[in-house]
Amino acid sequence: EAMASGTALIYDDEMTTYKLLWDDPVCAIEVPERLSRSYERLQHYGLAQRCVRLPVREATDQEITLVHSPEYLEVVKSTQTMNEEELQKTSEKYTAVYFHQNSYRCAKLSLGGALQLVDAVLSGDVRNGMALVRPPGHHSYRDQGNGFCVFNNVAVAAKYAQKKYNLQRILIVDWDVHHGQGIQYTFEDDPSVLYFSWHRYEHMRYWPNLSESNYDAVGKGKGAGFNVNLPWNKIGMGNADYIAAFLHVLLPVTFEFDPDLVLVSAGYDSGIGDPEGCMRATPECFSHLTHLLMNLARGKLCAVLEGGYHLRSLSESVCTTVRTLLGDAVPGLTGEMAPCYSALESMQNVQAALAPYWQCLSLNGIGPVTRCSTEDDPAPEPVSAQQQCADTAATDHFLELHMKDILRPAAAVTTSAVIPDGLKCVLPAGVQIVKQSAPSEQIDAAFSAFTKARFNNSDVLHSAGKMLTVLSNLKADQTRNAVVLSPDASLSAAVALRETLLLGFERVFCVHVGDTDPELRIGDDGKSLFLRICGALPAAVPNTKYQLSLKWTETSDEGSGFFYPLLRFVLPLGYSYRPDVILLAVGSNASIGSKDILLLASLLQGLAEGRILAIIPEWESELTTAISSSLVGCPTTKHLGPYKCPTKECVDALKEEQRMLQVEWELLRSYAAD
Ligand code: X5A
Ligand code: ZN
Repeated sequence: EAMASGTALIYDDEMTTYKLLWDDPVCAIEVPERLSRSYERLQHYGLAQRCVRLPVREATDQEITLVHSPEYLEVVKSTQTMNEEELQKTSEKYTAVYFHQNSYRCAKLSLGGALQLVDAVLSGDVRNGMALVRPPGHHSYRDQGNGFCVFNNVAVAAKYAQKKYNLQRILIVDWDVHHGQGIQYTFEDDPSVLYFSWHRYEHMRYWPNLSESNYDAVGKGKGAGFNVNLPWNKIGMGNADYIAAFLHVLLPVTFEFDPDLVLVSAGYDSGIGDPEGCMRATPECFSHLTHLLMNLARGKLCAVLEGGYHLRSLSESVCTTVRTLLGDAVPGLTGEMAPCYSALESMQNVQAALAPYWQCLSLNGIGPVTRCSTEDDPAPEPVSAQQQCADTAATDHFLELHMKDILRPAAAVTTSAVIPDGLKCVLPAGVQIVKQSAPSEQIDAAFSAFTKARFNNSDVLHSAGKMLTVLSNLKADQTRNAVVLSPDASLSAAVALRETLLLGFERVFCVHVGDTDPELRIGDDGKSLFLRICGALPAAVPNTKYQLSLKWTETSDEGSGFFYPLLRFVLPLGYSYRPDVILLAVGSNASIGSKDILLLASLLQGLAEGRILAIIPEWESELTTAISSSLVGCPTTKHLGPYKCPTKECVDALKEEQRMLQVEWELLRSYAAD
């Protein structure tokens, strides 16, 4: 299979040619500008120009009826020739939908656009992509429009992909703030499609007020366990709540599921300032959500627009999504890193409800919340909170400043490489090989802390000199990331750690796989967070806040369970610490496999704005090639699975560590209480 590259963008301004013709406060927010403003913003940032542009097409009757009834299709068809009064009458048959004479044509283009995207990704023409379409789809039923949705774009796309490409397993991630009940109904008894949705719920007081939107709707019959609902019972959910939900709930289940394709019902009414959602996630959060999904299914990801009603928030978040699909550095995640109590309650309940179906959740042994903190307290949200999210101008102003804060110009070089002279090594295009060693004063300063005798090997010295050049370039943002091949990776890591601190980095996240150099453990002052992943723990060295060990030995050809501690321990630590640079060192005696190391390297790039230095033993040529591809922005097209679940002992040990450390590192929390 050829390496797919490129990001598709599907957009056609014909989909702005329908609108609400009468007075209806419910539907008034679903406006054509949602699409045009998003597209303009993509052009403004030069992102649209970097994508592979694909035309939309009309979906056929046959495709529409993969999900919808012929009778419903006839009703939608008939709206083409209706006058305003008839359109209004037809709209009233359904909940929160309006029809216009162009609705049918646009609904066919919207669905056809989603199918074009699926074709481009599954044929290998592109790696991933986004379809900017309207009307949205996830609320519509087999025989009804609902919630601004006419045809269920993503549900049809999943059926289409299964049929045409014979896929075994599809993941649908619905990050829109509403429950995509139409998707749930389509697949609730189907184990080949895993549907995940988080949604504003407020104990059923929020639209569409369905009991089947709650966490206990896990699917039916053979599909039991393949429907994951995470209801939000409070408004104001933010970046930490969303990331925690991904790391602790969605992603463990998804790695165990191991999909062939990821479809995203990409609604942005879950973002800040949205008058429907009243949530608080800032645009860069969608970069992180996207990034976290990009290592699944060999990178095959199709994002299809659903909701999003604050035009600025919507369009900025569309841009962060597309930027990440293109492989640019992920902006640092801002804001509080502690998930709120209500979010933890919801996460706990969904984990308990799904534990019978997913090993990774059952091993954790978490029961449901016995008494929910807000269940018997019907107090509505304070008016002030509701008003705040309705203040469009305030969000406009906030985003104007915020986007300047989080977006930095891209480094001139994406990936620098330090390769020992004469070593043959396959590196992807775009990697720049470093020729220049650092000035001798810099080398002397860096080595002054080490015993001279350790550098009698001139190869180590040579490699370290170039590595210092790279670190200076990282600090100056001249290179985004780097890979260093070293004859002694452990010693190089020790040198690199000291150097990053000398250069003025303030929080260095040092992740070391395998045996470590004794000189690597320095400082407990918070300037570095040291995590060692190893097969055997050094006796009697308890974890402290900034010096941690993770024992993880399991790995085999049938699959690895390393995704579990990576998602539930390593990344929460990293997100809580907010490093400004990452050192990933692969020493000797690595206790995890090379696919695990690759996954680790890929996911760590979501931290520190992608500023990462990977230090690899010079004989690990395959690993070097794979990690370099990931660093230049080509997430692996290799299948990193199959995955298997870790043993009970591993999970128990991890749970104990999480429990002890979650006071300091708040994103380690995944449930409300024992
Ligand atoms: C696609 C979407 C929302 C409908 C809200 C009706 N629909 N109150 O976001
Ligand atoms: Zn929505």
